[in-house]
Amino acid sequence: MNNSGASRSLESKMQRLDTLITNATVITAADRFVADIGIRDGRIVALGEGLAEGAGPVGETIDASGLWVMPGGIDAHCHLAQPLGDGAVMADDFASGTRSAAAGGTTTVIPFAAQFKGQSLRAAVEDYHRESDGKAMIDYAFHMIVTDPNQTVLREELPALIEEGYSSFKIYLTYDDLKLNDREVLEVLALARREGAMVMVHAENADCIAYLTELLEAQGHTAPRYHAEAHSSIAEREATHRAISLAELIDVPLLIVHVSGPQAIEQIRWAQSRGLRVYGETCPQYLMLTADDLDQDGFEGAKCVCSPPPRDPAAQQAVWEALESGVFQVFSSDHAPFRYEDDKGKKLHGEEASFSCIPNGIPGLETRLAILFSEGVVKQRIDATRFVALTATNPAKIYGLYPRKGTIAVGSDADLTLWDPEARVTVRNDDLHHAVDYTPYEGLELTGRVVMALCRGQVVARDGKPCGQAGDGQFLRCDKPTPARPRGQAKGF
Ligand code: DUC
Ligand code: ZN
Ligand code: ZN
Repeated sequence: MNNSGASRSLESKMQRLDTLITNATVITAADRFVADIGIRDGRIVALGEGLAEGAGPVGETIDASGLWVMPGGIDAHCHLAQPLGDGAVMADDFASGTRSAAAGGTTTVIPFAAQFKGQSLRAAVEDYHRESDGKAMIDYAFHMIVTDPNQTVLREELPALIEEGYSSFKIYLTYDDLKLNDREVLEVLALARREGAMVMVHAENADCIAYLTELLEAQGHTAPRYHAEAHSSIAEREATHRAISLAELIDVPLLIVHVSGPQAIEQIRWAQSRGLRVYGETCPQYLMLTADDLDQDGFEGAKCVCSPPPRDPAAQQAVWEALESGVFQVFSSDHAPFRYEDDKGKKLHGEEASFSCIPNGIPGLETRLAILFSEGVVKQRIDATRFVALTATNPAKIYGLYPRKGTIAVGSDADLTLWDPEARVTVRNDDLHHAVDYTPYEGLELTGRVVMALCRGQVVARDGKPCGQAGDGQFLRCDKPTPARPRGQAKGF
């Protein structure tokens, strides 16, 4: 190197760091090591020992001694301000939802731009941008929900949108206003294969649920607890198997969302053992709740009505084993925020209404990471590297955000969570920052706490309180995900 080269290199080494995090126990999906982290212009620019010496001027220094530093959480399945056709209104918009997410250590969310049947998919995405613009405190991307795969959607809108950075979409096998028939599923899977998109599937058999619902209601069994009976695990297993079979026919990867128990898990494990690219996601409610939580005094059980429903202790155990063994790649909240005391929320049709009329979903954006950390890492069911894989690295890879998001590496966005692994916390809805009037986890005692979260180098939460600015979150265009590539074994597609 000549002299001017050497001095340029020295100058760049001396460039000001905006933030230096020292003495961090860094944990990624692969490694655990002690290092300092240098941040400039929102990105990680240095990782190493003793960065303070020779780093030149530093804006802020954060001493992370005794703390674990992990990638900011990515909640790849949550619902914010999603328009619904039945009069229900989600409690959280992009302001309150991302404020709550940040407080819990999540620095990227991926909610859904949902198409109504008969609506242009492009219009649904544009509407969702208008809804989100200027509100988010942390970064966000969009999945789409495809309910009407007509020729315009398949030939024009979806290919263009996937190219523009909306590279994943969810389809439903249940709900009359959302579901696709098998032929439509095949058409969208073939499209995903051609265009390189990731397909997420809500796998429950609609006719099984409708049949059981009618039977229960005819017997006067309308209380919230009957929701769990109507949404049988057999209906979930059948739809999971069918989705996998349709994807195998087309030779395209797919991801089964919100898996509740052993029956669906067996189908996913079976597919994976045959070499199919089938991915699985589960959520805190399937670890922490059971169907008994829907069986409470009066209408209280409505607070835990979600689909698929939580099952039983054996199912919880199966979900833990699948997290540990790698059947699941993604751990999301499925935050679907409806207020309890609200005639646009859980009481949309009043307290006497049948379980089948209760808006589906429970809140969980802010508690997702703390629950998996405490119940999983602290109780030694999973190790910390798998925690990172499930909550940040794998979702970033599966949805085309890696390596910008989901890891701690030079060049990646400085999205970081600083954890006190020994702090004790009791979950109280009064301490959460969503707009929902309850948490299903009230009183739960947890070990481990996010003491600071940074999104692109900006502190967005301290000691469980959000401190970022609404509007600072950026919209993220997603690449076509590598895990969405087919194995190349289908004939004639
Ligand atoms: N599916 C979801 O993904 N979220 C809430 C309700 C549902 O059925
Ligand atoms: Zn769903
Ligand atoms: Zn959902």
